[in-house]
Amino acid sequence: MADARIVEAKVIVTCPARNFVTLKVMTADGLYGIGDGTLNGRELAVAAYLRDHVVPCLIGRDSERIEDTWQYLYRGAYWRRGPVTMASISAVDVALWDLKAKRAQVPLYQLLGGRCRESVRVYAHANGHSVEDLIESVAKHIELGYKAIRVQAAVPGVADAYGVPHGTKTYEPADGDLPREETWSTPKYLHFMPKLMDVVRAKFGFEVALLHDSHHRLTPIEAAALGKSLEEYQLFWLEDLTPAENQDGFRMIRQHTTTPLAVGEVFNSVFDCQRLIAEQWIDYIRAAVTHAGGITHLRRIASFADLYGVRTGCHGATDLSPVCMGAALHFDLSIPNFGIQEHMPHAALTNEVFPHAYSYSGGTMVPGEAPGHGVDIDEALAAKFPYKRAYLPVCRLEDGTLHSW
Ligand code: EZ4
Ligand code: CO
Repeated sequence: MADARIVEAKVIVTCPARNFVTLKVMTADGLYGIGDGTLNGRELAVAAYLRDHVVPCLIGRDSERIEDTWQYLYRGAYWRRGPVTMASISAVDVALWDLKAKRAQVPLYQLLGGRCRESVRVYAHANGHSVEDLIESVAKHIELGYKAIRVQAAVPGVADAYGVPHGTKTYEPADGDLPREETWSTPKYLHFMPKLMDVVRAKFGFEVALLHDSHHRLTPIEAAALGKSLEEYQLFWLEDLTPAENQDGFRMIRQHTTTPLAVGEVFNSVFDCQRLIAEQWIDYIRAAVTHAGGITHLRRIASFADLYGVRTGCHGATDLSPVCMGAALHFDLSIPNFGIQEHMPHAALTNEVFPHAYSYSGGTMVPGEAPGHGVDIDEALAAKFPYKRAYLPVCRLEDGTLHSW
């Protein structure tokens, strides 16, 4: 019998193009598993939580007992939930799933019940400083084979729309040593959006699935108005219309529009979306492996959502490491109510530090057949890129009022 006891766990913080927090868990029989605990802009809080409060509890534990370890860390902390705690639990959980699948010498999706589909449909990000730029970006992504595309464009008269890069760099919002200040106007945005979608549909027709992210900037009635004004463009979804601490806000949005709604990239527990799902106020739940307590808890969220016809649309921005992407693809492949997976490709350097078995082709991704989740970390290379503080922007209205970014 292999000795699956945990003998060591290492927290690796590295910045190959952007910051990542990775947990590597080693067992007595010489296997290891990898988990992602990256929390954009608050990375070192997770690293400290893991190093100081979690790793000591792991040593000597049976790595095969995934559910028991999850309960131990969740209930055992006494202080439940919250992004730092849940990202830390996720890092452990995904490392243990990776270990268990490696020990069984099967790709992780086999332990999760096997494949429910051949591949995972993904959506890409198109953006532009102008409508013309955006059209070009959509065309480029269609050429790359994407069948679903998120569109974000600069809003006339607004200094900083969400989702549009500053200058000519690839979009990466956590770009300030201190938070950059952005300026926003909701009325200008609401006026512009139908015009934008009109141009995009006129140019590309209705075959391509279109998505859009409002990034928590609207009130419920503004969100309702946006959903209504975009109905004729038949979007795949509108994302994060309002800040969702107030789940009941979605009741009003839902009463006014049939545009499908997605929410939840910042959620870390099923309790963040319990009413949203049970009241059928949303269509897609965007909780991610890294931020919602790992595969163990995300499976619980997805099973609950399935009861109400809500499908998944996992967050997959670049701040979720390749480890999260690998784990997410196994998860996506294995659940009945999968909807879509976000795909914002990582920088070449990030991919070098995290060699992986997953791949993209023709608008879909597969996790690959390597044992475990199929993502590794090159520790020697990672060590060459030390942590570099990088914060997300803050957002102000034109009169200076601090708003949700
Ligand atoms: O702003 O991941 O849908 N994707 C998003 C992301 C988030 C970042 C925050 O860390 O909204 O781009
Ligand atoms: Co989003």
